[in-house]
Amino acid sequence: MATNRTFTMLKPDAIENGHMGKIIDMILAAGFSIKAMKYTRLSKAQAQEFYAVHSERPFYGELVEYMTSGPIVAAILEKDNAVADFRTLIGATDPAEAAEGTIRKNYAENKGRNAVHGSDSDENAAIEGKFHFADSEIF
Ligand code: IDP
Ligand code: MG
Repeated sequence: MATNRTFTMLKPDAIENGHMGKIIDMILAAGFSIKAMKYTRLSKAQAQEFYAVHSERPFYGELVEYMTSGPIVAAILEKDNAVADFRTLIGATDPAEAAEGTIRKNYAENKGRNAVHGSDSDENAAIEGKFHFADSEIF
């Protein structure tokens, strides 16, 4: 059954480049509401666990280093069809291939430093949300 929540992170490049406010504006303007949000920094162990599915990929080490290089904003978002609609809003993994008007087209540096994370399934959205937030932090 499709749920109406997804999980996102504004990645270190987005924060470093001063895009936090503009990206949150785009998310709200697209009709998502914020159920949980925190400004934090991933430890190496957290980044390794979060991206464990990519542990065999050649870019895994680089990805973990990048995701721990500075603070992020983690959030749980709500909207009808949240997972799919948020993937549409963020655009393709590589900003060079992302559609006009998407967050990654506007703000990502490249395929690795691509500004924002979006869950790829309802199941992963639930897992990723729980990874970052206690029940008492979700409103
Ligand atoms: P997604 O974030 O669009 O779902 P995934 O394939 O799940 O993309 O990859 C997770 C993250 O790993 C990407 O968002 C990006 O930061 C990084 N990544 C993916 N492919 C590459 C690559 O070819 N080189 C460097 N980093 C990559
Ligand atoms: Mg993914």
